[in-house]
Amino acid sequence: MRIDIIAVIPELMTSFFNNSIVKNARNKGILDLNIIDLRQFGLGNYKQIDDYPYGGQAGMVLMPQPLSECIESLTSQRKYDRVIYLTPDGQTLNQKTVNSLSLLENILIICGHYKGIDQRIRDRYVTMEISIGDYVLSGGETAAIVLVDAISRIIPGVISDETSALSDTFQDDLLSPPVYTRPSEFMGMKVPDVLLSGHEKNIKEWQDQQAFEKTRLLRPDLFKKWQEESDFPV
Ligand code: 6GU
Repeated sequence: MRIDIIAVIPELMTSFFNNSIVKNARNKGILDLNIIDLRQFGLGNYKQIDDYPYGGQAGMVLMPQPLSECIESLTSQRKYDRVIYLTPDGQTLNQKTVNSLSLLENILIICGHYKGIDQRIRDRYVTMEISIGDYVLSGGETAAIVLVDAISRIIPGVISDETSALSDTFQDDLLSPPVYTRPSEFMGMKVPDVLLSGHEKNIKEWQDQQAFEKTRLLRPDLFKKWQEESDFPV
């Protein structure tokens, strides 16, 4: 899978992408990730990429020309399955969207900055708009980190454990069960016996039950959705 990201401040992302599951995916040759610095396409001696908004609100807007040239230099080299603009007014990201994106060949991600990008770029090039939640970030770079991290961890072959998030249907829409590691007793608190039993079937049942109960209590909204979609007898 190839992911290209157009950004105003690429350095914000490089550390994360060089020290995470994303790095594993890249090292294994499963993910080809490229960050393009929009400034390269800036106008004039100062490599200008933003300007004041018409209508006079506060803040700056990314100009259409540098973005257009940047996008066209990329689309002339390959076809993208999605051109994604990261913006608070996009559709809220969820696991289902992440799963479907992880199956694509080529994705182009545009990180906005300041007040956003000129609307004409959205009208002309963007095919999908994604928000990572109902709050406002200063730029799209942090959102791109979130999106690429979520996609990378489910590309088949990235995590060593072959039962990826994608194949574990029961857990898919539920919260994870509690986890423990050594020692088996800490400050008087014991790890549940079943986890020490070595009995795989019982362990799985316990974990499913915990995931189920935890979701019902903490995220009734998710639980309801899961019940509707899984026709699990309750
Ligand atoms: Cl994708 N971008 C920005 N700037 N803010 C956000 C967001 C994205 N998602 C939630 N808030």
